[in-house]
Amino acid sequence: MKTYKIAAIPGDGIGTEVVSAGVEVLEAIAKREGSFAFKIDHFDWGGDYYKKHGRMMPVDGRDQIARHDAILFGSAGHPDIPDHVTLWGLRLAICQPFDQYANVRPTRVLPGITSPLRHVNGNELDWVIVRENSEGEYSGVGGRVHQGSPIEAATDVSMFTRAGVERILRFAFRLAQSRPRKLLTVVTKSNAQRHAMVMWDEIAVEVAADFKDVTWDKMLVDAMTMRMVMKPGSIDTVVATNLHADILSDLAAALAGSLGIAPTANLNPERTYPSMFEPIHGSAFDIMGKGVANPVGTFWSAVMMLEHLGEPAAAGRLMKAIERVTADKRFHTPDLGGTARTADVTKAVIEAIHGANV
Ligand code: NAD
Ligand code: K
Ligand code: MN
Repeated sequence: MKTYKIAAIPGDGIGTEVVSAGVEVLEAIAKREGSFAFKIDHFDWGGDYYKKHGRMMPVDGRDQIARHDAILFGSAGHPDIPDHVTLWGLRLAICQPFDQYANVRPTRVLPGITSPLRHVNGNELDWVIVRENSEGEYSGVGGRVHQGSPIEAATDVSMFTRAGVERILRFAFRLAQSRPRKLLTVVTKSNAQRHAMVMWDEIAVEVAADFKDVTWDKMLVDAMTMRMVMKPGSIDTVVATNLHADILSDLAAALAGSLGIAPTANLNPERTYPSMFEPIHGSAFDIMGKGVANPVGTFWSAVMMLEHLGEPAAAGRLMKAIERVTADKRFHTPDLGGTARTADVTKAVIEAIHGANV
């Protein structure tokens, strides 16, 4: 029997709660399918590890997970440690060296969940946002001088390469081409950022020539936020920079009902390195340790992991089980206006997986 080696990295806060729920669900779907198994290795990297060792993960951490088939991630973010230390020390320390340059973020209003937008249903809000995940505003280039003095200055340089922009645009056009409506919106801020963003727009025109069947347009990021709220049905596939897409996808998640349901895949499309799957949310300090985090974003990320591993039947079954559970308001966590707990939702999804007609 095929056995997939998965690295589970819960990190901190509700990351630990949703990843343990996600592992339970992965074990359940493998058992239900019967044609493959998971070997799940757990890594206790994150804030507590940092407090003991002065770093978020071991020096050879990446070597320890480089040969796994996929990574299931929770969140990097600890109340006692500055956010930039946890983010750069764990999540970006995995994403960037593993060249997971395509961050794919589907958004859809799941059955039983209400969008804060009036009159919106799943058919009108069915998007995939592609986030450039390796450079741009998150290049890590910059510096700070004369700290604390009146002449203090600081920079974060947004570095874009032709190769980096071209590969993410090509990925987004290909993804748009695979979707029924074949629409792509290329989001930039090329009126104000007149170097890199103009280069994006130019490369988009070049790449588009290879995808004649994709209908595409371009949009400034500020106008895009308005379009997402006012004309959600006009959007299908979206591609944007690391920072812009990060912001747009939290908005997208909220418009689909909650940040807690939104999934993401950090893909290394060439499969030289493992890809990483995680909910888009963070550690949620306000609710951590209470057992009420919504695990749906992690379960949906597990669906994306199964698709990536080449198990479409299992992916389809798990997605159906998730939708059956969201359709039932008894299994809505507080972020969706309900009273269910993480464990209730997890149990319901596992029961749905084993149900006769899922
Ligand atoms: P957050 O996503 O942790 O929380 C934002 C809000 O959404 C909070 O009110 C939270 O309670 C709610 N929320 C998020 N996920 C939820 C879920 N599954 N169920 C119910 N409610 C949920 O964002 P933040 O507060 O800006 O960040 C907190 C920490 O997490 C910071 O350290 C930040 O850097 C980190 N973070 C990490 C990642 C990551 O590792 N990928 C992503 C975002 C934030
Ligand atoms: K996360
Ligand atoms: Mn984010």
